[in-house]
Amino acid sequence: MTNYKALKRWVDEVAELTQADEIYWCNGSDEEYDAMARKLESEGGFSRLNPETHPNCWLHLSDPTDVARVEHLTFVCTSEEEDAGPNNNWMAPDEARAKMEGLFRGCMKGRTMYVIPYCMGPIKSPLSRCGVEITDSTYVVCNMKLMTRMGDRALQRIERDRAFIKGQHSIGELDPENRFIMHFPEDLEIQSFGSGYGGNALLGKKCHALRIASYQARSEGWMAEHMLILGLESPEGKTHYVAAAFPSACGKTNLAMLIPPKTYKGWKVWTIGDDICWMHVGEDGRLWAINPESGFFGVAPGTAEDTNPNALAMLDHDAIFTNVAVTEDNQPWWEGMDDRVPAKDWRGNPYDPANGPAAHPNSRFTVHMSQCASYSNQAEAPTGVPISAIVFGGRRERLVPLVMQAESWNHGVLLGASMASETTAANIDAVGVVRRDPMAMKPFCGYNYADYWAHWLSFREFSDRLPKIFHVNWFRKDADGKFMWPGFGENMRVLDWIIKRCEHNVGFLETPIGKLPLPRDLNLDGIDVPAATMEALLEVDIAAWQAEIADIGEYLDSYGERTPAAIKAEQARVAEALDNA
Ligand code: GTP
Ligand code: SPV
Ligand code: MN
Repeated sequence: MTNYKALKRWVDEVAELTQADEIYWCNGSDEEYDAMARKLESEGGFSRLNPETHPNCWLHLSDPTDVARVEHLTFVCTSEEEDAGPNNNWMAPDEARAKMEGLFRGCMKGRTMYVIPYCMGPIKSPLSRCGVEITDSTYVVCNMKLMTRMGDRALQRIERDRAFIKGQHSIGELDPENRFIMHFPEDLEIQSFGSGYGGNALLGKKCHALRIASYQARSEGWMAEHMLILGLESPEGKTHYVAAAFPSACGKTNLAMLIPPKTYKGWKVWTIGDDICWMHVGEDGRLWAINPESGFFGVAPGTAEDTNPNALAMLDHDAIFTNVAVTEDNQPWWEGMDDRVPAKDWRGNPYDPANGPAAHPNSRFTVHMSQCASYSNQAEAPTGVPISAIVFGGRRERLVPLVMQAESWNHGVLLGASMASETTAANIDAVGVVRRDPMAMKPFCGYNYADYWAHWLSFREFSDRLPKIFHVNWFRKDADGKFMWPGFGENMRVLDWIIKRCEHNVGFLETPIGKLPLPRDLNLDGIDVPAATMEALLEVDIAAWQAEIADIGEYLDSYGERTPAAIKAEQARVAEALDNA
């Protein structure tokens, strides 16, 4: 309960509308988490995994239609449609409110309504922001406990700051026909109905920390981005911080927890965050970043001892597994983990390869950050960490080189704005289709992309100490469809070049699309990538890039008059450089 009137009034209104049987204010304690998990177990929403191998670990099998984000049912409801932009689905706020009111009316009859005050970011950081999620899902409560600083300490901050984002959520009947994720950025409000899954239901994550926060960040002069944050410490003890934006299921968690290869003796990667990054210009002109989350909601398939040992090690206690398979002795299992044969699939049926993968391709684990061996002691720093490099990347089978550096801040913004990637199972639609996903924010930018690019460009006016910008691609394939670059831990070699470029310790090859590594400057000691493969990974195919830059031009133009002139000028400059090459 609270004496803060605006909060109390809103909670009462929602209780009245939803006709909840009972209202429960979450305090955020460990005892509460245990009680909630056992309650969910008694309701059938959780089952206990092998307590010997995985103490305190729970399996949740979702409704089979509710397994990913639903971009086609996600709306940004600004008063002017133009402000949401062509990148978002739009609905007039009045219409959206009326629709949602109809759905929420009476939806919690017979259910408990949980009130979850939460803080995004370190509880003492001036850069953090709070919200309150109201939900009828016990699963959401358990996940919010791991993913956010929730409960009493967040409530105290809300009462002090007198500010919070309102998030109203109900699983409803989990009916895909009655599923909507609505955002009202002008009113700092979220309403989500009909899904219990990840980004649809844990409202602190994509709804608040990206869509609403990006809208706020634009008017307040900061950035809310779909980025991991890592620290790279050299044997001499110097740490550079890197923020990287890759689209959903394109490698952020894996890069954030990278373990350097043996040949990088004394180097260490520290994890600050794996999904979301809020950045502010500091007094020194550098960009300072915090991770608003306190846990990882990570992709399970592909997580293995040889690809991401840090992740595997943090998952053997106190974790939630959603839509994974289980082995005969009730341990969590997914494709790519090892060669055991699972006993039951993600629907709880006996495993039969004829029914497809045993774990859902978008199956996930939820775990508190502190369980990660590479968790940084700077992750709780109220000031955040200073960013040396911003890295963009995506899944591109062809064309896009392993790594390149932007010529300037504006060129970097173009590299971000022209990102494209093959779609993944993180969204409910088709998988493997290349689409433009500027700054990895296509599903998450809470306003018109053209204005967002202008916002990015504007940082050059605030500071001349901005991070250097790079673009990477771990996902090039050869004629046989095999990945050409070993990836995972070996991506350290690319990070190494990036840091050397930040320190101006190596040269570069000037090309029309940006600065590429000189072959001698990429450290390949201890890996066996054939010279011809390396050449292909660093090749710039002029004719193919001419077609790409023309397509980028058309894409930018599709945002009409609002597209900033400076980004079009960069596109024209690159097109001309290609023509002259
Ligand atoms: P979200 O949580 O959806 O935002 O995703 P993410 O960007 O954190 O993606 P994640 O690191 O979980 O990786 C998704 C998938 O890509 C996993 O199946 C990984 O095994 C795979 N992957 C990650 N890094 C690499 C890499 O360097 N090379 C290859 N080939 N695959 C990778
Ligand atoms: C993503 O899809 O980018 C995720 C998972 O990180 S979710 O929380 O479901 O959005
Ligand atoms: Mn994500």
